[in-house]
Amino acid sequence: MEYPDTTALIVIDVQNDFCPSGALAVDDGDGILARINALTDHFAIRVFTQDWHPADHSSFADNHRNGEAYSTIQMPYGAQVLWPRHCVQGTKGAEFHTRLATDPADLIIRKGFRAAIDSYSAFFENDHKTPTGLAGYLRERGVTDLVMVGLATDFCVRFSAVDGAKLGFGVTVLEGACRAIDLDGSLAAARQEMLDYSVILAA
Ligand code: VGL
Ligand code: ZN
Repeated sequence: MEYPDTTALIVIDVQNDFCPSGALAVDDGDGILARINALTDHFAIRVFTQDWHPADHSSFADNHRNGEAYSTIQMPYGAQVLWPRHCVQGTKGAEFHTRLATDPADLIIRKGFRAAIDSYSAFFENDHKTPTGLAGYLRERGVTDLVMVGLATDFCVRFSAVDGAKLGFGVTVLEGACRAIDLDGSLAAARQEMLDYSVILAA
């Protein structure tokens, strides 16, 4: 155990649909599996997240008239990118990657399960208000610091890292164990925002 007992590993959305040949494939998304599998041994507390959408989810382009994947629309809670249909509850695409060792997970937290609102962050839905319950779980277990890895650097990892920092956790993102979508400069913006909130970007 290299990391103190008060540091939790947060593994974000390492699911089939975000890996090559998935519905919302992230370049080299499966290239982080070996590193993540090796990391779990070094943490006393490990939480995995799972993007988990109903079929009628409002983030899916095909649920909107003339909805175009990768375009941005206005939702009551703010701007929302429309995505190809992905991580639909109960489908193969929503399952964790077969080579991801999930037995070490203490907690699997699902998000994005309400049709009307997306949830990139492991802590809050995209209204930045509705909690997932993760902060309470971590605090009750005495966690003060978080190490984050997974997919995608510029969406779910970014929102989770920034929210974690806002909530008072010390947050480190291991960029080498993350991969990005990089939509219109979103990776650079994500890195800058994470740095602005004192998230440590490590290799
Ligand atoms: C994600 C887009 C849509 C992610 C999830 O895990 O980064 N990105 N849903
Ligand atoms: Zn999603």
